Amino acid sequence: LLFVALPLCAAAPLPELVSKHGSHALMVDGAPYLILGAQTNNSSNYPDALKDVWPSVEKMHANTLSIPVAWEQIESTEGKFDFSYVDVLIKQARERDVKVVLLWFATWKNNAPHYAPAWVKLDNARFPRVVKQDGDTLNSMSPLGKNTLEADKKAFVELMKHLKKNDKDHTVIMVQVQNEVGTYKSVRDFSALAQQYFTAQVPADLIQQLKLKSGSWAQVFGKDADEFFHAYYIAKYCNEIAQAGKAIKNLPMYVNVALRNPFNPGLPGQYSSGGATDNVLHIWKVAAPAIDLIGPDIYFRDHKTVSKVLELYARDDNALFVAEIGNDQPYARYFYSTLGLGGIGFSPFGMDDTGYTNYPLGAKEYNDETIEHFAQHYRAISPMMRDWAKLLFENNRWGFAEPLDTTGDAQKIWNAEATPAEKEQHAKDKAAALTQLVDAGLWDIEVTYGRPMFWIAPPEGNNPAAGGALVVQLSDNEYLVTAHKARVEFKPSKELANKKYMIDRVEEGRYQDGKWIMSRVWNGDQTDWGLNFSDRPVVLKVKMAAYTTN
Ligand code: N0T
Repeated sequence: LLFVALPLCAAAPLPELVSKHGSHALMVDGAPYLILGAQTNNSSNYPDALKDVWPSVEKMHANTLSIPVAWEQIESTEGKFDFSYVDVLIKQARERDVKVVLLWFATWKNNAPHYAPAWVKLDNARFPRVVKQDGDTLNSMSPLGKNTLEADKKAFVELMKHLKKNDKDHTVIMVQVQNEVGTYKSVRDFSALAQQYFTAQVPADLIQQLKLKSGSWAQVFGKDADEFFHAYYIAKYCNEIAQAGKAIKNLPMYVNVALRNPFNPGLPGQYSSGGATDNVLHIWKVAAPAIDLIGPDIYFRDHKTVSKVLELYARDDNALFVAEIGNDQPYARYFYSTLGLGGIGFSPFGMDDTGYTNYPLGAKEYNDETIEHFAQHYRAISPMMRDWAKLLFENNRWGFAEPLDTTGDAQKIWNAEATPAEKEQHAKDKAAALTQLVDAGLWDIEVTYGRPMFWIAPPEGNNPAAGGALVVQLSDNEYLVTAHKARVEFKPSKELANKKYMIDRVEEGRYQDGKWIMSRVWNGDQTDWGLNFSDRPVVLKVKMAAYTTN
């Protein structure tokens, strides 16, 4: 007998965020991956609670679970670590073939140290809090507390060591550092220590990378100085933790953001000051190079505000990951907008049956119907998720979500919404408002909502607004399309202005192992009035053609 020495199994490649020409992909097991995510409620991070989590993940067709791990639960006594919950979580996730995004709830959880151990949060002398301008102390940690940073970092490093040793096949694919960092009720820390830093020169990395003239914070940044200062030191703090963790196990790491309203932001402190809101992304990018991406937590329901937020966080230097989004029906359609902007994932919040709902941010009731609003879209993508992930990374793509909101007044929390003038315009010409047109190369894509499948009746919109579409360009005349409750039409773009045109061929099918497999050809009624998508998951490969007649 001849024995050949073979490695028992090659080491699984580490998950990694890669960027190419302003496009981004999360590589998992060596290939682009889309997070069809679900995030649990805040207190589901215990072995006994997991039984109320997995059924939701399964019903939703989610491939990734975002779930907290709290500093207080791994280091309730200083220096003594307990990872029993993490072990149970990883084992159960692996059994179900679900990946995990671990949320490190530590120094900041929505501005406060609630998830820090008692030995931290009760010792203000050792672990100082933010002091307001009037001298009052807030329950938000100062980012300048060196002891706090060292203690948090030490615990985080232990966590990463544990993952390195006990999660060799990388069930945990990404780590969120803190949760919605920043401070409510003060723009920054005004403690004596903070005043020293604030009156000192702005650090060289900011000056150099933002190409500014050096000076004190007030000299360099004027009226923005307080907020930029707080953002810089919180970003630095998160960066040090991420960097120390990555030195142990180099997983992608990100922060999530309690957003400010992009149209009506209010003042820092009214929103979480120092967090990576849209106005301080440039500060964060300089101060936190170890943070791979900055992800928005979306609790606006309306199309105008959500579209703006997605645009603000989908940048050449920032992969779009919707780290949280409300779990109510109106939010679900933005899954398509997210993927159309090359997003690496989407993770609705509160997806477990532990008896809590965060209405009016999310759904009023949590039941199978709540889950189904998201499941229907995940089902369309998940059978060929790897193919979509690769195509969305490498090719031109466009996402659409139904533009006219049908949300009632009770759910309007802080939405910017259409202005009165815009609303009047929409009412006057509803069909135009429900028609989205983009130039997609030789062809334009037109998407409309709420029309009968047969004939040219104008769009009325769905009630409630629910439609969406996703298109990837395969070649000059070929597109891959999926949509939900929408009509998609391809029309000649200006390049083809003088040509006759037609649909060459429309195939319904799927990718399997990277190969397209056709199940039937759409023709006749199925193509005469545009491509009409219902609530069934359908993928079409559309080939258009232009011809001349002389
Ligand atoms: C989110 C979630 C969770 C009046 C809220 C959103 C999650 C955190 N925070 O359920 O707590 O851990 O990241 C803050 C949005 C505040 C809007 C207040 C409007």
